[in-house]
Amino acid sequence: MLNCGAMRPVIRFAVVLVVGLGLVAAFASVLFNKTAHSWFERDLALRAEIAMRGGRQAFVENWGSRARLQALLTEMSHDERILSAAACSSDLRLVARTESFPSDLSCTRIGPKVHVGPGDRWAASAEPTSLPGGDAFVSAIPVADEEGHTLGFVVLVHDLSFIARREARTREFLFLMFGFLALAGAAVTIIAARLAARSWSNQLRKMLRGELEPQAQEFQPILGDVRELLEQLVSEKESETETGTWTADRLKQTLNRYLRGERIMIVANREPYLHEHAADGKIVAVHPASGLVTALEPIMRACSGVWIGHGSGSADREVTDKDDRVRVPPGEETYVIHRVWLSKQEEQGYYYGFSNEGLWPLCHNAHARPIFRSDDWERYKEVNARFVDAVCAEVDREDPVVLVQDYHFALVPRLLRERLPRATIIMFWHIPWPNSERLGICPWGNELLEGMLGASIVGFHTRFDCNNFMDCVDRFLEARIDREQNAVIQQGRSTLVRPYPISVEWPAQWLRDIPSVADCRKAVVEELGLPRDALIGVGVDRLDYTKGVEERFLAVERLLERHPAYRGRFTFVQLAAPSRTEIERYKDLNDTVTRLAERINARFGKDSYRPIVLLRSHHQPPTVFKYYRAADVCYVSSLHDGMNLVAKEFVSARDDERGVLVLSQFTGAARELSEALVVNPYDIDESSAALAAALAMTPMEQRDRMRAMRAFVAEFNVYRWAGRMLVDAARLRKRDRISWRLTHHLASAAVLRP
Ligand code: ADQ
Repeated sequence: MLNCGAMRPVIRFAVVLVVGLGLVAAFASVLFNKTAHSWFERDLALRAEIAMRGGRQAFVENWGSRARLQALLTEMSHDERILSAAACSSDLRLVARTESFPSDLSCTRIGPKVHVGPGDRWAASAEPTSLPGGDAFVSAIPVADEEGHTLGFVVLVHDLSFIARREARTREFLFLMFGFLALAGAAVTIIAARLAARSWSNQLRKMLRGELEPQAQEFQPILGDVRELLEQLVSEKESETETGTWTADRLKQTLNRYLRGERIMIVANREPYLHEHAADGKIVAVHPASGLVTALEPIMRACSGVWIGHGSGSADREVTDKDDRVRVPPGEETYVIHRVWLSKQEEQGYYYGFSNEGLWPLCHNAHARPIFRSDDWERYKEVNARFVDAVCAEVDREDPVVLVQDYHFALVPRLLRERLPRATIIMFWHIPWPNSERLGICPWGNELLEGMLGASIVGFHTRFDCNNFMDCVDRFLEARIDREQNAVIQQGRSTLVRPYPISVEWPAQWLRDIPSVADCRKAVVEELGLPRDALIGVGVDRLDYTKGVEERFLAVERLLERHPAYRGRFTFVQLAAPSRTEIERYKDLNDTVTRLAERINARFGKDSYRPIVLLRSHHQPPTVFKYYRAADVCYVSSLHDGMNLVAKEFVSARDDERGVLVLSQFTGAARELSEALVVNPYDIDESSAALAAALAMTPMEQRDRMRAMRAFVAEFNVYRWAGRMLVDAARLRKRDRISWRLTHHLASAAVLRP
């Protein structure tokens, strides 16, 4: 069935046909009237002659008698088409006339037009005239005797009104006929168009089903577009109905299906491999234990893409080529790192300054005052532009897929959009997004929002962050907010704002060669010189004021205060990786945490027992996992955290289904891991009570809680995070491509058409 849109041209054609045929009918009617009129006049003249032929003898014989002539004329005018008659003498005098003969018709007026043609004694003249009763036609027929002497002529006034009646009827008939023809023509056109469209769509359908080989050239573009749309719908359906665990392989297959092996660019401050000078003088590739790197590396391996990062390893420059590129991972070389070199000044302003002294405290409710310096902002803008240059140096197409990571690059999406308008850009913000009151603190808040809105999708960990972002846009920018689609529309371009809660790989690669839980515990007990029955708590963090390490230690202190039985038995091991040590606030934190641990150890320590063990260094992942497995309780006490991967890593490490997670309510993870003991880390009493409950929890309850959390993390793992985000991007991209192609086709069609 054709829809209204498809029928519109056909209907337009039918209307033109009807109007055209109407005009033709009008023209034909005028032409026909003219011709018919002259035919009728000739006909009348002929009839007058014939009538006179019959009566000629009587006229000749009675020419001298006025009364008889009048009688003859009256008899003639009994013919319904003869209105009146008169007889004129050859010297143009009126001899006789019927009563109704018009007075303005005189013999002298008609006479000069009567003549006798050579060899034709009955030549006549005729003239149309207008009478009060309507149109009339006057004919004059000469009357001559046997010898050919002209006696005079008879004038007949014919009634022409019947011609007008006939003409009107003819006109009606003509209009009716053309009207019928027009309607029939329009109907035939519509039926023909419908049949043609049906056969066209049948052909197209068959081609799409593969039952028919496409031959016609005109089918090629539409066939391509329709197939693409169909494939998209099918894959969308499949991905929606697909269940089961996401794995690196599934992510790879999904990316191949959706992005067909296209290279993906990642823009992240940190690189996935740093090249460092080892003690023996050799250069080694170090894989940093970062949540972001873990999450994104599988994408790179699957797509052979390019990772654009800040070259920060001591030997980075030595291994890169002249284009600042190096292939990784060592031994596999499946993707490329493009290193961007930053001067000390740039690193200071962009990374330590604007990103970490400005944006980081702005986005975290951890009571650190953000510091905004205009010099830092200038460096931030410059470095963002330099990363954009690096992306543009790597792209090999007009519409690459670019994943921009984190708060270091808020301006990159807009700058990229200006240079690559058709790119699919995903901006993922790994930390919380502030509410509009807080964003107002930043002198360049609007620029940050504008910068991020250059992306096709802006992603956060939680719906709460998405809402905060939308509220800020609503408050500070001229943009339309589509709450239903969760999108921001500016100048006709839309940016989706979506929650993509990040997670960890499942199963964790570090578990592959790791000793059993019992052996891990034994190893930790030995390393730290703990009693065999020791109860172990663990915390794993970068040393950052948002992680609530001080509050954590205070909770341990309160536990020991309230539960003296744990003194000498409970040890809390804090793995603390020094972080951003160039910044004063971080140096202070380092000192405070050290002093606090010392104070608590002094208060409750005895002999070799120290309640808090502070291992201040960056540990390799197998070591971190060993501690997760050895622990009875893991305490994540962040004051504010986008997600917190430590909580999920702890769950992934516990394949023995033991151990208790005590988790701050201010982490993104707390929204997902509801079987943890969720606490307010500022409430030291509550937190210490949760630690006590964790240490006293029965193995059965531990198992139930851990099993539920493991099922969740297994399902919602990092491959799913990356997969969902990229599948969304691929869908947007396909839609954009098709709409671009259609606009492009239409534009070129408009150019061709004059
Ligand atoms: P981070 O603030 O770094 O991440 P988190 O999510 O906990 O916080 O990730 C830390 C990672 O570093 C974990 O993989 C952990 O194992 C590792 N790590 C921590 N301390 C370590 C140590 N001492 N030695 C070795 N490894 C250590 C930011 C946001 C988070 C968000 C992540 C990912 O602040 O909210 O969850 O990005 O998006």
